[in-house]
Amino acid sequence: MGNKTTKRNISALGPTEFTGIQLKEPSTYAAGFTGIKVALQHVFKEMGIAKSLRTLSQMNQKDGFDCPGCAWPDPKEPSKLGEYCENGAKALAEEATNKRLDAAFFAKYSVEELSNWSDYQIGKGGRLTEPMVLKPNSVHYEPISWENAYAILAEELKALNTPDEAIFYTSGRSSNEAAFLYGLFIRAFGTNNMPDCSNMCHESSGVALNETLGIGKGSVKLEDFDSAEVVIVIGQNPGTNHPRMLSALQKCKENGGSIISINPLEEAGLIRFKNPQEINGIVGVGTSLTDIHLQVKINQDVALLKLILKKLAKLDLEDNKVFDHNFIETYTEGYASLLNDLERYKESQLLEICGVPEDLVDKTVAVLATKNKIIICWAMGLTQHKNGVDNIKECVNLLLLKGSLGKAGAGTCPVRGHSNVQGDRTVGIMHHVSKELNKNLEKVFGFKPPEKEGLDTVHGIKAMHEGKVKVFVALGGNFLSAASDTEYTAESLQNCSLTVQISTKLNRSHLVTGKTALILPTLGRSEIDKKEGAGRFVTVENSMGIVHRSKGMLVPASSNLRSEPEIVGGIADAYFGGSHSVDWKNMSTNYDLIRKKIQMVFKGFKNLESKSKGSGFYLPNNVRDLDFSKLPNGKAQFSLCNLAKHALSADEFLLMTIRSHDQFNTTIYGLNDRYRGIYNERRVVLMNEKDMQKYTFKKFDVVDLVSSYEGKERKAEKFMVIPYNIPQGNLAAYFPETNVLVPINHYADKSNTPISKSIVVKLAKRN
Ligand SMILES: Nc1nc2c(c(=O)[nH]1)N[C@H]1C(S)=C(S)[C@@H](COP(=O)(O)OP(=O)(O)OC[C@H]3O[C@@H](n4cnc5c(=O)[nH]c(N)nc54)[C@H](O)[C@@H]3O)O[C@H]1N2
Ligand SMILES: Nc1nc2c(c(=O)[nH]1)N[C@H]1C(S)=C(S)[C@@H](COP(=O)(O)OP(=O)(O)OC[C@H]3O[C@@H](n4cnc5c(=O)[nH]c(N)nc54)[C@H](O)[C@@H]3O)O[C@H]1N2
Ligand SMILES: [Mo]
Repeated sequence: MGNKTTKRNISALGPTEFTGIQLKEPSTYAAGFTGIKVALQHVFKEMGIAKSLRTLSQMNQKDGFDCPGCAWPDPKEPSKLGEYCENGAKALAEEATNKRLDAAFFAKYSVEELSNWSDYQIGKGGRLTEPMVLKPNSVHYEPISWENAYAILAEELKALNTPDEAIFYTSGRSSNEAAFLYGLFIRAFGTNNMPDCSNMCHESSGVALNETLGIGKGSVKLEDFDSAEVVIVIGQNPGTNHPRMLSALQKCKENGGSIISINPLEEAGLIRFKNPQEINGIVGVGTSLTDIHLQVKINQDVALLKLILKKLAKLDLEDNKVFDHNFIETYTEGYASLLNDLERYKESQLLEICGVPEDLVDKTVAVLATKNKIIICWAMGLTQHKNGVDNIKECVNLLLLKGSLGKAGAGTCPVRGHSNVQGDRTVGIMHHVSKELNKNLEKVFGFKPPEKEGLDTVHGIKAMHEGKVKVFVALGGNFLSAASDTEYTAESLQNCSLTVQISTKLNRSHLVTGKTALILPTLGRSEIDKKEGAGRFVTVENSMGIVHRSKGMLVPASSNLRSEPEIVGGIADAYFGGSHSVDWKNMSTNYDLIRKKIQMVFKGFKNLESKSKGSGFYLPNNVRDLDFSKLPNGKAQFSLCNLAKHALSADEFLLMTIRSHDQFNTTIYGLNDRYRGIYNERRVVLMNEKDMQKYTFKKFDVVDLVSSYEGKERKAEKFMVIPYNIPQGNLAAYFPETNVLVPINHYADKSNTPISKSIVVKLAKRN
């Protein structure tokens, strides 16, 4: 069993038993017929056949609902066959399951018992159906009315010494309407303590892009993939995490483009794609995707990129045609110092650090030298390192040198995680203070928002640990398991007097709680949200800045669920008791009114009402317009980035914590990682065969992973060693099981994102 951490005898980590591993060769393609088969198995099992087929046909369609999975955009004309992927289907199955967790379930199982279930078991229980309360000293949740639940929260909030003793977390599935209202209430209440899942995700991208290009979002549109000459996919595994992106990569290839992947692993989804929408994808060989795979060592992307930049600069000296000098002169600042800085590094040194064979680097340089429509896509492989911000700035350097911004077929593409994580930020979920936003809110709503910077995820956890925060509220997500340093975070949550989860499904954050805990069950994306007989819709923003509608179609999991805006409004109304300049009750039921206010507060949302129909509308994006007026001297900025430093001793490895093919973050859909050939087991650690020989490990040897920072040892127990094609000195294992190893005090410079992809560990063999 995992460690016990509390007064209630709760396990923050869950069981460590093995589930029966089977290994096969890693797959050399993604999707295809097996993808369809597995998708349907998942949905049929959870939802039954008729409901599954009816629902899947509405997913990502113009009048339908937005997939609750990732944030990849829909094509202009969604396929009539169904616009969804294997993992979108799994996300739907998880939400629209026919199984239910009712009061009888909670009467039968105590939180102590449930905490010894695996995340997989907990998630498979079914949907939450009614508000529940866990009273002080009790180990069973019991039913409570909505009004009494709101009253408990309102009382606790009123009892605080200052509003900064409360924290309000947001995960990225909430609609724009819910997130806007939530942010409004939090500010009206008086704090900016708004950590969100972005803090653990693309925060490094936001910081890097804001500083270099003046907007924290990507610049490409979906159609840019049709005309891109080169797409670089770096630190991202689209086959599993953004499967619909593979169709965009396929188009790029069909139109003559090249794909370069930079990843310590050779991910199946980047090798070959068998498009399930095409005959060739079902019975044929599909489309080969990656032209060059650069198997970089973990966290040595800056070294590799610098090497590429140096080699390109050398070629440019010969004919002045490799870089876009006109672009550099017109739009950028810092070119000369970038070139000077590159002089500091030796090619041989960079080559050795990044671990990539020189012939492949040269091949890459040859491709890039002659092309100027380049897209760079990235995700967590770049952001979750100490130098996450610099990783991304080095990518921006390359795009600036090549003039690959603000034109068709070129640009930045941070591939977002949750389906509306970008929208939540856009409408105000942010722990930083924006003077402009505060001014607009004051004008529209007649109250003065707080001006003190709020806490992000890492600092929120620390504040709870230090007893400076007493109330924790989460709009979605699974804070305990998603955040770093699981046992420390567990202590933090248990330090609170009240923890509140607004959720669709049970997870470990409902079990590791404050003295009192509330579960407020909410509608999912796929469900009908009705008011006085009429169905309501919400809006979301995808990874490319398009805002569009989403309208559920399924009968809700229980008649006692409330929509997220209604819950937020209910809390606000209970807290203010009618004495506030905002009409919370009316706002929370009338989404048109919320949208009207969003339009008044934020630029770019004009006509949100009419235009969010159909395929939606683009929000403004200064990079697309090559407008850098907000940046120093009105120019896009080159950056000088440092190499990552890891001084490892002989028996230390660098561990990246990644997703299997059968999970959505902390939600475990199943126990297989099909593309990597690992079946029925999650407690595995992937290791290079040469390292196995060197350290005398055999396949299936059982080890503990141990990290040690500032003298404190953290241990993830019982993992099986698996030989895998991964650079020497590097390891990979799945999160959330390995989050216990990530030290709370180690996070990216500037963005504070935990270092989930470069944890220094040792392996201790178990007998
Ligand atoms: N099905 C499914 N879809 C999802 C999710 C999910 O869990 N399941 N999660 C969603 C969310 S919130 C997010 S943020 C995204 C995450 O999407 P990804 O970022 O693709 O997810 P990870 O599994 O964290 O994979 C990171 C990839 O980066 C590589 N990598 C790790 N370290 C390095 C490095 O130092 N350098 C380089 N070049 N590569 C590295 C890994 O080998 C892996 O291929 O997906 C979203 N979509
Ligand atoms: N070690 C390590 N840690 C990581 C990462 C990593 O790569 N490595 N990745 C990080 C990343 S990128 C992210 S984004 C975070 C994710 O962190 P979170 O967003 O906090 O976690 P999720 O697992 O996505 O949250 C799942 C829960 O959300 C609830 N939920 C689902 N749909 C809805 C809905 O529509 N409304 C509401 N109210 N609730 C809903 C369900 O109860 C479900 O159990 O984890 C981070 N943690
Ligand atoms: Mo994420």
